[in-house]
Amino acid sequence: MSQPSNRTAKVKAPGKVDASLGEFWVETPWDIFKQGHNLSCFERKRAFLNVPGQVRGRDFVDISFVSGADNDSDGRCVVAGDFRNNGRLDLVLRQAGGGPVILYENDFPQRHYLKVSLRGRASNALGIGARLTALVRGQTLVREMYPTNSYRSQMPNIVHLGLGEANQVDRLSIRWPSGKVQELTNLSADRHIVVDEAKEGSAAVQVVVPGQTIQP
Ligand SMILES: [Ca+2]
Repeated sequence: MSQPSNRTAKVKAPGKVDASLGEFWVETPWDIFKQGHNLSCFERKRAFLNVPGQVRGRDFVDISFVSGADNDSDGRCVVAGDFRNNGRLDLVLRQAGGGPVILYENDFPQRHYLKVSLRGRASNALGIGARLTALVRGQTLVREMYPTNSYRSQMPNIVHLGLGEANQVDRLSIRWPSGKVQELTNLSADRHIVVDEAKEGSAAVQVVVPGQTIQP
């Protein structure tokens, strides 16, 4: 046992130690919290990169070391967001029990993307609970507007569609919480758009430009 972000700080094992395994047993993990410490044991974190392969979507490369994700801080909360607004999702990690907030910036080569926010009318204002189905060069991408992730963490209310080499979404179908199904076609890539539940076609789409206010 050790304190978070300090591998030299030892905590007295509150239970019977198994020297062969380097582990100990307790009646309840709350015994540890009673000492004012948490359960950090410096478990290594892992990052996996999805790469095109023979079975699309199932081939991953372990990039834990080269990405820096393989640190021994007590990471507990991780969310994805595009922090420099460059179309590439980054990761931000918060530690339990202190330690630095870490931003892992996505520095992979630029690919096409479409970011989608929702403006609900009959549905809730942010369209939370909507299901977005995008058709991109014959491939179907399904995402949900549900901007939470990990432990007590919240992401921007933006659905991020990674498009690879495709420069548009051929068809976007939005199933709103109200039950309405809205279809949009031929949406150009590399933009952040807001889709209005109460409108149709191109009139439903506003483009977000940093520094400019869009219609409420
Ligand atoms: Ca980014």
